[in-house]
Amino acid sequence: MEYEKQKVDEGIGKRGMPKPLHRMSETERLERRARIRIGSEIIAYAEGFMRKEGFVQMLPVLLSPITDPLWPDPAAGIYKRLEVDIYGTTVRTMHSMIVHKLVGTSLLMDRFFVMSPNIRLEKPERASTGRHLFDRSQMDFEARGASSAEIRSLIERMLHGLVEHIGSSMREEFSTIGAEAPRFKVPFGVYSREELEKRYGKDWEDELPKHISEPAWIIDLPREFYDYEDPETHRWDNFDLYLPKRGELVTGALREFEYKKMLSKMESAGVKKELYSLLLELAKDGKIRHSAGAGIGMERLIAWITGAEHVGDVQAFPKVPGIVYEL
Ligand code: ASN
Repeated sequence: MEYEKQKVDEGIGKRGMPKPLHRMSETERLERRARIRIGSEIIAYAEGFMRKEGFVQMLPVLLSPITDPLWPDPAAGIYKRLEVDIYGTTVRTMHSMIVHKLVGTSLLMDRFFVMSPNIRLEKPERASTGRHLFDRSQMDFEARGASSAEIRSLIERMLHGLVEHIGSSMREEFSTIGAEAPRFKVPFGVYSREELEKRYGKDWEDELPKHISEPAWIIDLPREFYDYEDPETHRWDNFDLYLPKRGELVTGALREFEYKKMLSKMESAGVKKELYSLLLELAKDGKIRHSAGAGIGMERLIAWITGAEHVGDVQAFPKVPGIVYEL
């Protein structure tokens, strides 16, 4: 499906839509500046934390023949996949570096992370959710031999340390935006998707954020082939972290590493297995190692901590679905 060009004026005229820098008032610019300064400190803290935990930072990949299918995932809302031919080969913009993470932790580095830009062309209807962008970054990381519980605990420790650090070191910026860093206790509560479906029905993803006052883990979410599914119980060893009022911040899992399971999940989901032949070959040769990891949406993290209405309000150059800004 193609969409008509939406004028920037119409898009940003709507309530709550992030404005480009050159159309902001002086006060609005000061607020954007304060959010971006806090964001810079958040990024530095998160990177420092990961290094102390033994993760090596690697630079991102932007184009590759292999990217995340983002399918099947009930939360996905991609309207178009960007592909371009270079040197006679089709490459795609990165939806996420998940396949690179599986191969990287298997063949190169036990633990690593990437501040990874992801281009996901979300449907324009998602402009007003306040949570979606078509050009955004996640802190994407993977650890060989880790469990889901270890990854969840690592994220809890990071977020806990982060809000303490930011709250005390960025007082001036918080006063400019008239906000305070969120407070919460760790460990976070854990809910199973099954339990939430019973309580809130199939729209639990929209309902849950209205009913929690602290971040909460959701486990056992049927989705892409790379998350681990128990062959007997059919439970998925994966998780999301949901924020009060805002929804998903983190996605992660223990990974599949067995050839047969990956292949049969791709087939039943209708994912083109030719696109993943390298991963499948490595798995067939027993070269994909057991790992677990996650991705933290950086704009969502900064927006939550700075109390921004829209995730585009923490970007210097907003990338709201459906609107192509001049910069
Ligand atoms: N980064 C996510 C993960 O590690 C995958 C994604 O972004 N789709 O599970």
